[in-house]
Amino acid sequence: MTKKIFSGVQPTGNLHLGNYLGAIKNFVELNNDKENECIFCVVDLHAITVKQNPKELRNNIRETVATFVASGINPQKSIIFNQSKVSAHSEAAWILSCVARMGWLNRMTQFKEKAGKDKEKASIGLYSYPVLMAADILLYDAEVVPVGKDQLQHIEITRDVAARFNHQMGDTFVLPQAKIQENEQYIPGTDGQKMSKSRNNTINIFLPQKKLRKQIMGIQTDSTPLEDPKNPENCNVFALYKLLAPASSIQALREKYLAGGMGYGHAKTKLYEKADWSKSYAY
Ligand code: AQP
Repeated sequence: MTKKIFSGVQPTGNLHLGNYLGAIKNFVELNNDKENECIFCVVDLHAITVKQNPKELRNNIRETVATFVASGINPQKSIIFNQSKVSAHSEAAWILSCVARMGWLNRMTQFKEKAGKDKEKASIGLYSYPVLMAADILLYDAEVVPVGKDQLQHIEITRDVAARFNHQMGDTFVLPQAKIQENEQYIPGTDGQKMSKSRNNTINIFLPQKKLRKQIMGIQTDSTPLEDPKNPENCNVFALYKLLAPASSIQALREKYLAGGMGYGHAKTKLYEKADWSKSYAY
């Protein structure tokens, strides 16, 4: 049975493994299922909830579309478009903001994190971001929304907005389901926290080899002596390696950790080989 899929990515530049493994990889799988009708949106209106340089924003919009296509989304099969070109998104966001409750928005962890200590100075756009996201999804009757785990709260609020609107105005919107990546975890960054640009802990997906190597060599590890056995399950390098390598390579590296005599530099080199897109489609 045909399923309607919708998701978006902000054109904020420097797309990273969190974006790819948490969301875009899922987009490609959904695009490849011929039963699905997929819409992938470059959400530039969301990007301007924080200050943007107009020239860079324009370039980043193109770069995001290019990343979709390079990752395997087929523009002959799926719709790829730019959010600000469809004014219905902003219009629906206003209508839905009259339905959404302040109490729901006050609970959003992403707003709390991004606004930081001085909430008074945050933009209203940053605060009402989830309402615009609800508009994006509900406009297309999307049933499935592939997102990273960090966006789950926003899908819940989308469902709350749709349910309240339907209750007040009659059956109008489809209540969407989130689809998150298999292991249901955040993709960790170089410090083991959620990978994100604002934490400056990313490994970017399109980088010249030298810069990619530098990001990978910068992954935080502990300072155990070379000869000591290491616990792979506590290691930021291994956490990323597991997401990129086939099962047999994961097992081989796990054994090296446990046997001792291996430095983290070796594990980082192994990770670099998997993360270097110019050599292979390791993902
Ligand atoms: N670390 C992550 N793990 C899993 N999924 C992730 N996503 C982002 N980071 C992770 C998913 O990528 C999709 C696009 O996200 P976005 O456009 O909202 O980008 P973002 O979240 O703004 O990226 P950053 O780096 O986290 O930016 P900042 O630091 O500015 O907030 C979404 O589906 C998201 O879940």
